[in-house]
Amino acid sequence: MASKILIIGACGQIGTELTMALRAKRGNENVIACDIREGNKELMASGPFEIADATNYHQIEDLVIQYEIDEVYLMAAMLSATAEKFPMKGWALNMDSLFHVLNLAKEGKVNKVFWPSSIAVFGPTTPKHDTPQTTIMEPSTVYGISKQAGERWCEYYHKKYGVDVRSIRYPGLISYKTLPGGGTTDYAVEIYHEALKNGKYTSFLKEDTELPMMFMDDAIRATISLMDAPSDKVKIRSSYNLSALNFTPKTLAEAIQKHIPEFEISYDPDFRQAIADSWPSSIDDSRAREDWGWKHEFDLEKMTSGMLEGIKEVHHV
Ligand code: VAH
Repeated sequence: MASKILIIGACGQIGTELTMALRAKRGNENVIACDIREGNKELMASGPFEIADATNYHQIEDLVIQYEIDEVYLMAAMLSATAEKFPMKGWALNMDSLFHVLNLAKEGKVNKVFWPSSIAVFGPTTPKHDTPQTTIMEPSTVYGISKQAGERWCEYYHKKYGVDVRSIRYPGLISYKTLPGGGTTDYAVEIYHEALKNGKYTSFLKEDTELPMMFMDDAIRATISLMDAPSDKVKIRSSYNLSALNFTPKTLAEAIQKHIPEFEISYDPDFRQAIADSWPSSIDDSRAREDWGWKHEFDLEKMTSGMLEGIKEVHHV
């Protein structure tokens, strides 16, 4: 019988596309989507949906029992910029939701867990270029601290209780189907929409701020590939470094100008500059490539044409 999947936070930037990809792969009725609010029309029309609060253990347990869930993808989180405004709410959401799912797995009610970490686990003392899988991690943001702590707990639950939990340190993710919410890398999504709508964009990060990034199609494929990998191939149970691209607002603007020559960018850094400055510029993801065969497919040009075409199609710009 097909595995039953629960996606918590199914209406977020990653959750929305992950839900549609898993429904296409596993069958709509086998993928239950839940979130604190309803999602877009396509998601709501494509399969089972429940309103649930990721920080409420009993609501999540009820769904796991009601739908006889085998696998949980916990995609609900408060991202870096918002968590700096609401530290205790960010910590509570990111940690309580993780403990609920890890404990359901520890009790045998769930067989496999996916939990998203982030390159935000690295901090200002981490080697900035080709950041290794194992290195100094002194995150200076609430979001990064919660992701670092979460990684430690994932590895603890695997080693101590045999929980099959798997995780990826996502870079900044870029998609056209859903807008991001409250991240420091959101400029790399907003810029495409503004380029098409207004022909100009003011970046909240400085022109030379290089960050690791990835097109959402690559991130979704990596997530499913990691979850489908045989357990003995998943040798890292904290979280895998994952990488595809790294670019600055300046080089991104130049890639857009190849399609929209009149596009203009200006810069007005805000509080998110300090967050970005604490993160790596590029990531070494050789362990993911060795252990479970990861490789990215989208370079900057392919992503840019995909984003511009996708925004025109979905948002009728
Ligand atoms: C953020 N998009 O900006 C997220 C991500 C690496 C950045 O974790 O907070």
